[in-house]
Amino acid sequence: MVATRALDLTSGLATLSLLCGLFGSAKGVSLEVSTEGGNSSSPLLYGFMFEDINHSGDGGIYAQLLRNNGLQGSKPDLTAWGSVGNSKIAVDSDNPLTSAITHTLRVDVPKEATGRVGVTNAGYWGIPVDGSNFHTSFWIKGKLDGDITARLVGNGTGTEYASKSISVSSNGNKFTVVDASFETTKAPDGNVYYELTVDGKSVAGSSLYFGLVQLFPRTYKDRQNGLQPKLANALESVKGSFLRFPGGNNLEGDDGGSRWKWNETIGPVEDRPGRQGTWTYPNTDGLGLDEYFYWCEDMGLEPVLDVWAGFALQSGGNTPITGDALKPYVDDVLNELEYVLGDKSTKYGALRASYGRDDPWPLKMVEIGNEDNLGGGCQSYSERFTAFYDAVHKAYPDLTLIASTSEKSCLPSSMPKGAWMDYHDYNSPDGLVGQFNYFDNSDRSVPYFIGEYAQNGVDWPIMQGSVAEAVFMIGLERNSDVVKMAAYAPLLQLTNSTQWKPNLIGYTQSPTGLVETSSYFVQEMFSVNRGDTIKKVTSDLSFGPVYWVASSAKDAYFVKLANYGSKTQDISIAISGKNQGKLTVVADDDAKAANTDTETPIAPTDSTVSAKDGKFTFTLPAWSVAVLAAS
Ligand SMILES: *[C@@H]1O[C@H](CO)[C@@H](O)[C@H](O)[C@H]1NC(C)=O
Ligand SMILES: *[C@@H]1O[C@H](CO)[C@@H](O)[C@H](O)[C@H]1NC(C)=O
Ligand SMILES: *[C@@H]1O[C@H](CO)[C@@H](O)[C@H](O)[C@H]1NC(C)=O
Ligand SMILES: *[C@@H]1O[C@H](CO)[C@@H](O)[C@H](O)[C@H]1NC(C)=O
Ligand SMILES: CC(=O)N[C@H]1CO[C@H](CO)[C@@H](O)[C@@H]1O
Repeated sequence: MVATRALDLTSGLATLSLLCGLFGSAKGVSLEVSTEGGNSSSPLLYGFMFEDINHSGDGGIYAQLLRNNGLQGSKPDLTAWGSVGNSKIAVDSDNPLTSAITHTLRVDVPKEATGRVGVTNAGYWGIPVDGSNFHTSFWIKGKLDGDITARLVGNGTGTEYASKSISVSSNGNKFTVVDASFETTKAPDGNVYYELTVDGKSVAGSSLYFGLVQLFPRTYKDRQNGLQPKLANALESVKGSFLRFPGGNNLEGDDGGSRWKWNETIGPVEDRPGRQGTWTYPNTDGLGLDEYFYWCEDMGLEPVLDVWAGFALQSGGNTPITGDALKPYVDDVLNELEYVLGDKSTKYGALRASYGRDDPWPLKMVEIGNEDNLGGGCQSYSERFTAFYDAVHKAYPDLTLIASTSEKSCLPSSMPKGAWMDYHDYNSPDGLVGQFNYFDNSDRSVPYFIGEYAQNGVDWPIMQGSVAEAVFMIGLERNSDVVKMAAYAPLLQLTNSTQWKPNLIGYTQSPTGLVETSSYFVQEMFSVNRGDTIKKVTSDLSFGPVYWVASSAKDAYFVKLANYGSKTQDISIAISGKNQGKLTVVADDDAKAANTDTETPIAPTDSTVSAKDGKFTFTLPAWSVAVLAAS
């Protein structure tokens, strides 16, 4: 969170346009886009920020579908698990799978057992069965010679969406790995559970132990241990330029011990202990360091890796780590960077190669900490930033290093050359509009990353807030010589378990359960229509309630507009030599309208527009965002 800065309404023209807004606009807004000169615009401007919040990772974009599948977290329990037949289930700590997966699921089968016995898993508030080829795997200990049946079953209906009989030969001495692929039938909703059963008689009076049970649909780009296609495809359509990960607060941990530790998120999943995440639930870390880089590679995103900078979130009495005590954490980051960037001759580069990735990852940007201006981090940040900066810059002089705040009082008195600053803004719609000119005439010497921003105070993005975000983004784009990157946050939300609202995209476990919010459409429209040069725009009016920015890329011109008001606005745009265009508009007369899990009234529309007498003319609806792409 950051304090809202006051709207700078110094110009009389701004007041005039406000009055026009009040009394209706007879005259309209006429814009002339210069085809000469202009400032260069960052090629990375729009992208994504990701952390596991609201089950956006486990239960979300990480495609593994069973909840509590490795009995991880600070207090392993039977969450999501159930028993079948007259067997009894328990969390077992005497039969660990590995030194990382220390708990397994014990199934006690009574002597008199008949029929099927086994376990069920309810998934993350259900399981999305999309009709693709699924894959399941688990470890089993206990004597069994026979078939285990894996099924996907409608919860309440009993409808079977998949059934696979897997032949197993296991014993009581050690864990045996089992895996199988099988066809599924697409389910109409997400109310589906997973089941593993055996013939009760064949195992009567014994105990079976199950370790790390996994279930995957066909993943995005068929990547092993990969992403959920429904969500990955929605992100791919935005054509973002970068991905910031793994947090956010979830990087920091509630205390130093529970911070995100890169070295515990790599290698075989059975060697990843997982951790109690910052957002109340256990993280499996199946979506680990390498998986983030594969995500970037598969979606064409520049990775922005956030590293822990000696500061945890611990409520009340935060004690940042400073002085000599920082050294091991600085070394840990250098090891992490060697894992990412080192070739196979280095210790950690060789480790990465042993996990299947020979080539170093193309990492160019590293952020040092997260929101160190907040919660008692400010005073020590200058020292902490400098310690990490100096060590990392010395080892990797080509990396762009980003401070986690732009508050001068938390930063070194002069920022090292080439370093950037991160600025976050969660705000009311009016507050975001008030930030429109925040970067106008700001010091150009230290570039900005807008690592997180969004409207706040609502359950789902509302149209007024999405227009306000567009106004804020127009301000960013106008200043995209110094504002290099910007990301809406948070990105994804499982509607059944949400901690922070609103989010860009909502989803349920129905195969078709995807909510593209009004803010999602704004992100998409702004990202796919990008120029490399910001053009001067001349108008007889000042900004508000209509805001605009124009850019060009070779012969194409893009004019982005936002109407932050309840009246329609007549627009006229002249771009010398341009007569044909596509106009994309997203709007709703109702400022409070929102796409939610129950209704989706808002969707962008495209139309073809032609210039008459050298001018494109059209009417912007109330509360609207529009992009004119002219060629
Ligand atoms: C069926 O859904 C209910 C409600 O979400 C859940 O409590 C129950 O565990 C599910 N059943 C199975 C077998 O997972
Ligand atoms: C999850 O939420 C959706 C609505 O967002 C609802 O239809 C569904 O029944 C919920 N599922 C569970 C298991 O609570
Ligand atoms: C990961 O590194 C930390 C030091 O930052 C260390 O305490 C921990 O034991 C390491 N974990 C593994 C699995 O090597
Ligand atoms: C280019 O940047 C300068 C410095 O911030 C600014 O004064 C000028 O208005 C910008 N020009 C355009 C076309 O945005
Ligand atoms: C507000 C809210 O829904 N919070 C939920 C976030 O997720 C955790 C863990 O799944 C739940 O316990 C919270 O209730």
